[in-house]
Amino acid sequence: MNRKKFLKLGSLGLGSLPLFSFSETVVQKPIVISTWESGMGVNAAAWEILGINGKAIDAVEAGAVHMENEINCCVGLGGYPDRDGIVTLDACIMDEHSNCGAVAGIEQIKHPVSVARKVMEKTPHVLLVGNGAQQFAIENGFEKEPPILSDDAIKAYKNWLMKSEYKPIINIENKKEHGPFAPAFFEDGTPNHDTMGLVAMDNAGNLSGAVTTSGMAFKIHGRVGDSPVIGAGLFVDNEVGAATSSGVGEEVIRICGTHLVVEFMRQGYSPELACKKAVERIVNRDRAKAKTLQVGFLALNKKGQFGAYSILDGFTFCVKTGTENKMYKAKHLL
Ligand code: SD4
Repeated sequence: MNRKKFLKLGSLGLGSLPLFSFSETVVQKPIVISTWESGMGVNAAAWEILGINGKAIDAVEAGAVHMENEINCCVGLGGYPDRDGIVTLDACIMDEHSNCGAVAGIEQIKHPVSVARKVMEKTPHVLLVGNGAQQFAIENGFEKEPPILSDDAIKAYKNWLMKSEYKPIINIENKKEHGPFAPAFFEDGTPNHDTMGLVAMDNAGNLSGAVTTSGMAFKIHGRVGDSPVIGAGLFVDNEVGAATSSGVGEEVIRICGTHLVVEFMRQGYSPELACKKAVERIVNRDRAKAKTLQVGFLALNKKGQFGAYSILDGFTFCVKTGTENKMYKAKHLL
């Protein structure tokens, strides 16, 4: 999906989307669910593998790679830079055996999610950062690519430089409040969701997940959010379910968000309620602060049931099964 098509989807308006409400209906395997509007294309890419009896781990990597290929859209090398003007990327992946790999703050590598998979498969480690992650990628056949700052990114960065105000705003859909050039928005006011997370269950009933992101726009160089942190931006427990998150990563890390969601599902909560309870954990910590930030969780359980919840209005997600690829808006707490 190029940025134009992405904008078109964004401009459909959230109001026209069905509000997701959990029911006990069991969804057939396989299934893939992913964050935000861009999840439609991501799901389709993952389905090319899931739909022919492929493995969930291959499907989630393919979904994330698809997103990273969209140079002009949100995540990957075309994403917004940090406050020094450098694009740094974070990604992770986790399979049904609790194998996991991640990279953080990697530069000039187009497919951080595939590097994360190599970390998972070829090293005894889970997370590689910065230059070390880049060096590992090159040693494993990935090519260094020059940074590609899109016109949107350059414009937004220049606007940000005028004030250089370090005030992170992620995924808040209210452009009136934050102004048209707030980092969460493209120039026409369309929300800029710079993270894509997806979780999937294959025909064999195995779960996997992946996340890829350019992280919070204009972050301090070296800042790492929730996305590459296992248990924060992504968690998979093949006995119970899987979850991913988007929004202000610091808040998700503080509560080990996706691990918490999976643990709530283990206790018997539906995916939607498990996400709601994790959102409540953030909100109850500091309600006034929570009103100014967005976090959304998305979860899938072992039966193939899914659900989502966010702090503020506007968290969208996409679901693909054998019969549909559909976008929903999650319920929100505040
Ligand atoms: C981060 N969670 O770096 C990411 C940002 C995000 O859509 O989700 N943006 O904190």
